[in-house]
Amino acid sequence: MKVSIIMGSKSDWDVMSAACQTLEEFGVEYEKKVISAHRTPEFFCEYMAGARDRGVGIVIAGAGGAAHLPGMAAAMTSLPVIGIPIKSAALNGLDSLLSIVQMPSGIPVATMAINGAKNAALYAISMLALQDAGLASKLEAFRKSQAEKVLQTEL
Ligand code: RP5
Repeated sequence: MKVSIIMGSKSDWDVMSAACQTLEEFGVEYEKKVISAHRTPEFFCEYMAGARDRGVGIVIAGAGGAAHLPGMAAAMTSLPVIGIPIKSAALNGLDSLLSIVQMPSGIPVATMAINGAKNAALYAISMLALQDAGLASKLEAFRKSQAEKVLQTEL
């Protein structure tokens, strides 16, 4: 099972690359694509409709502004969708956050913090780890190492 990482624009890549990096660190297979629900609507529909057949298990979708990409992705597939609100120039990402988090009942999107790409990947990993003992061990080791760093911090 792989993760599909989509984003509305190349301008989202600086944030979204952290999700790819985290998946790579855990050895999780992924695909990545710039795809827009409003600029490339037909291709978007095809891409999302084919996700499950491509072996995708979880979708991570980042978008800024009106940020309808994660919600539309969730509308097009019953795979779980994790949304990342991208910090926007005009409203600092509050627009993106509210757009993604306020999905109407029936089509959920698990919404991360503004620019929360690393956590999106970790959340996807925790879902994949439900069925993968090796991945669960890696996640436990990551948590342990993170805790040790905090405990060793001296001021
Ligand atoms: C959204 O509009 C993208 O997700 C991006 O965050 C925002 C701005 O896109 P660009 O104008 O930089 O391409 O679709």
